[in-house]
Amino acid sequence: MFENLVNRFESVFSNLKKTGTINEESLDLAMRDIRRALLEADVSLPVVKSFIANIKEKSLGQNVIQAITPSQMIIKIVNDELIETLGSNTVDLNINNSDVNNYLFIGLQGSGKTTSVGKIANHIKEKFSKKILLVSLDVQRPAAYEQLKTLGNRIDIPILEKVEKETPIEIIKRSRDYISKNNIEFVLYDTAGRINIDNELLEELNLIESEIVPNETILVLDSLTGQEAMKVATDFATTVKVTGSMLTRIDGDSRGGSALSMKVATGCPIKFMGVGEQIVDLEVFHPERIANRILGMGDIVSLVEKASENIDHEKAEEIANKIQKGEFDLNDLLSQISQMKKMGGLSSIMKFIPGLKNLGDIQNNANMNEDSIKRQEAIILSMTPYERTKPKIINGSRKKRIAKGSGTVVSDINKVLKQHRKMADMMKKLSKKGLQNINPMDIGNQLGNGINKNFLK
Ligand SMILES: Nc1nc2c(ncn2[C@@H]2O[C@H](COP(=O)(O)OP(=O)(O)OP(=O)(O)O)[C@@H](O)[C@H]2O)c(=O)[nH]1
Ligand SMILES: [Mg+2]
Repeated sequence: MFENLVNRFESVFSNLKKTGTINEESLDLAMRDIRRALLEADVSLPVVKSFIANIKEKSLGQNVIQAITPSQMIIKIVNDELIETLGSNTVDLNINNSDVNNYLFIGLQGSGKTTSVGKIANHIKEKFSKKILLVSLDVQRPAAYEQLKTLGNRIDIPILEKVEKETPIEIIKRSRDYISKNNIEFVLYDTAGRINIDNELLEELNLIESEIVPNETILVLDSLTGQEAMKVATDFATTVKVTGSMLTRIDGDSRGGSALSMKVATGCPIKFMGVGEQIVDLEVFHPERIANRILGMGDIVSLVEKASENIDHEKAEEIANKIQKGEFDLNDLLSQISQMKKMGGLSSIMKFIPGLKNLGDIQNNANMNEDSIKRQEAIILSMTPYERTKPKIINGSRKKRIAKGSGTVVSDINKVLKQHRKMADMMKKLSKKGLQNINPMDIGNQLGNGINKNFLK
């Protein structure tokens, strides 16, 4: 599975490791290798282009974390980009618990539709233990019904009996009767494949789609057809409302290009992979696991994640120290804002101040308002570094300049400065008096609601 990509990435990273430090030149070289690896894997060109552009941008803008090497950092960036390209989240079937769930399977001839219907029916049975019905709408190929019936028998799931000379629409209408009489909860509709996508096929699918009104239409694609699969996906997706795809024959796919291109082509998630001919040869598509299979660098990825967490902790600890010494300036407020954005709350800093560790209320009280936080950040960023350390020097003309630079007005600047003074005072009191004399809710109001709710409104 994906052997070519695995090998190519392995060699890209071993070259990168050899170069030691990473500069623009060695990065360019690595990007060129990654680009080639993706193209050889038959990943579509637009996907390759955005992939490279994104990792390059992220690599150059990356803060250096001392505990890890630059090549480890890049591995993490490539890993994240792979996950993003594959679809970010794992998505199983869309299920509506209050009604009958209808699933329509479409795709080219021989792409693996009928086999996939059997596999997914088995998946539903095992995972959700629901009452399922299989329906064959393939009236083109005489053996199609028998094929699905054999699969159904193997997993003990019924199929709607065949009636000669019926059209797909007539079959769908007849299935409703069976569904209500037998309290069926899940219905899987298999359709006929075509050699090419032509208007006749698309029209028929449109009729079937409007008759069924499916919860999901799963496009079944043969991953071995690579770029061709992507074209098919685009053609289907323009006419039928495809909600997810199933990539078959991944077991024989040494390139992996279709897996990487498919989300972009269909605009919807890859939900399943077929990894063999047997009913159990089905995998729910997990982007993270696939990225790990392709890169095989799970250890490094978690190492980098850990190091990044530590750096946040170090920063938070540094600010906490300053708070205790009463040296909290606007630079610290700025770091605190970015900490809050990253770590989701003030508690990240508070927990480093003895005695404040357990004041969960403070964080709960800190009802963040993203807009006001962004504005504060813009204001502080429009100050010079010196102004940030010595806010006292910010006079009228400086305020005007800062307001202009941050797209705000002078009274907004005044609010930031006032708020900072209040916070700094509070911090000083905190470090002098100790906690006994301070009401925790006051701190919460100052740091939380103070900044976020009333600020800059
Ligand atoms: N190795 C492997 N073979 C598969 C997979 N999925 C399907 N097949 C095989 O592919 C062949 C075609 O599968 P079908 O399910 O009949 O395909 P179809 O799309 O229903 O074909 P038509 O109904 O003729 O359009 C069969 O021999 C399957 O066993 C898979 O994930 N891996
Ligand atoms: Mg079939």
